[in-house]
Amino acid sequence: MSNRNKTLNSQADNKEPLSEEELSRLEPVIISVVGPTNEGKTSVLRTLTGDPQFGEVNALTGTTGHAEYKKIFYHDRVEVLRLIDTPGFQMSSALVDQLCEREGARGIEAILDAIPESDENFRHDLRAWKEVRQSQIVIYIANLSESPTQSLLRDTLTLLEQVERPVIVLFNNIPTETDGAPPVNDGFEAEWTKVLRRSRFYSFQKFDAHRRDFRDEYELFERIVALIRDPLAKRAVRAELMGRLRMEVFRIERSRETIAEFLYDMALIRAIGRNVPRDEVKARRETLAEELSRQVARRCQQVQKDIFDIWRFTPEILDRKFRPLEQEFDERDHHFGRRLKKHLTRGAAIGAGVGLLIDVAAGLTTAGLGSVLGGILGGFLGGAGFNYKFDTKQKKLMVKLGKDAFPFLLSQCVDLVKKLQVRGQAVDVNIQLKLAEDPSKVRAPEICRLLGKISKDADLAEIFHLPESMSADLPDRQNRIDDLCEALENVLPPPNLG
Ligand SMILES: Nc1nc2c(ncn2[C@@H]2O[C@H](COP(=O)(O)OP(=O)(O)OP(=O)(O)O)[C@@H](O)[C@H]2O)c(=O)[nH]1
Ligand SMILES: [Mg+2]
Repeated sequence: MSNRNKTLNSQADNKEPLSEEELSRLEPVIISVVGPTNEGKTSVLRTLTGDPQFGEVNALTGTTGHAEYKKIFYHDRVEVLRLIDTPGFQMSSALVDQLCEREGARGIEAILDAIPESDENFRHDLRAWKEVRQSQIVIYIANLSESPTQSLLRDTLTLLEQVERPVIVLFNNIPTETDGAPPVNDGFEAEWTKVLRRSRFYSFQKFDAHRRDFRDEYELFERIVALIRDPLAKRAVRAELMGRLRMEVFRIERSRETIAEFLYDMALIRAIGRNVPRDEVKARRETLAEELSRQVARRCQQVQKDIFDIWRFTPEILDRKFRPLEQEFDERDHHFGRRLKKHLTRGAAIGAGVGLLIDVAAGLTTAGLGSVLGGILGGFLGGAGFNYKFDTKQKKLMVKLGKDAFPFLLSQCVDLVKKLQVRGQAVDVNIQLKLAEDPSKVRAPEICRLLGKISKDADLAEIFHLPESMSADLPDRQNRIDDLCEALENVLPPPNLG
């Protein structure tokens, strides 16, 4: 384990757990999440709680009609935090008008009490204010893509000033790149900051429901912890924060291990034909490559599924183009065939040293398997080719992945992890994930060197023993995987909490 990880883990572990007696006294901290309608309150809660099913999200105003709770438990047992989603404010300006008319006589709380619950116009607002008044901390969701000039926004802040609760403002809806183009603007952070300060709100930060950033989640929890007065609740919420940190570190480590195991298998994978007459080499290598393609495709599919599981998403969110083989190989999948052919022209060759060592005339070339490979693997393997080798003495034909495949597969895995890591649970499944088309995005010569060596050692090993499938392990499998994991730390580092 690296020093950085050791620090993170010890940071996460060094707090005393709560005793049974303390747990029996623990009262949950109640936090209401509020804001004008349609600014993303429910979305923020989905991402914050990691629950894509929470509440209802919709581009229409007034989607959340009733308060909804999300409880967070200490060690899955005792409620430590209750996050409350509220209906969006719509009538703040009318309430401010009333406040101005009756200035001095009655504050906002009295005005709210005076409105009958049956008043249809105020139905949503009253439900939200009720939760605000019952909570210890208020989280206000601000839409950073909108200028804070609307009276609804300003009047809502005026009202919140009157309710004596600490308020944390979260900037949601941060403008992002769309299809590679820079955002239309940087958002209205400066304007919002000015408006917030004027209303004497000084605790604000970004927290985007669609683009998750663990550092923002960490910062938010630190703010919450700082606002809790009860020492017991403070410790319990801090434990929740540390649990989240541990989970994030764990997910990154599991991703590295999963990728390392996958790459190890890819370095070993090969299909072998015996007693192949020389004049059948061409035909057989096509058959063997197809066989190998299926194994590779299955393994690609598995690693993708595993990565999705680690980050708690399902592969449906992946753009069709990048999904691994779902059924059988389909020749009509022209897109990859085209991309693949482009790459095949610069296919890699197996190291000549091996051929010399085993003293055979080895035919060394990249097989022209564009249509097979392209169709079968989907975009995940994209531009990689196969190598084949024919041992004339033993009449043994071997097909394995070309070295080109390693940087490509590595890039696709790392890209997938990085994209899932920052995808908020609030993003609609219809907004699909696209992997990088350019396989050279991740430059990791050390990993490619290790894989090249594993692949080459497997060639040497087969002088004595022929690995029949990818389940054939080299004796020091775990050491090799550990080396790969360590090299992967550079491309998938632990969270940097600054
Ligand atoms: N691009 C982008 N859209 C977002 C973000 N957060 C929310 N949205 C969208 O904004 C719309 C409203 O989101 P909701 O979470 O339903 O908003 P709300 O504040 O709970 O709305 P009400 O319950 O109606 O008051 C939906 O279409 C969301 O997909 C974000 O961070 N980025
Ligand atoms: Mg809502």
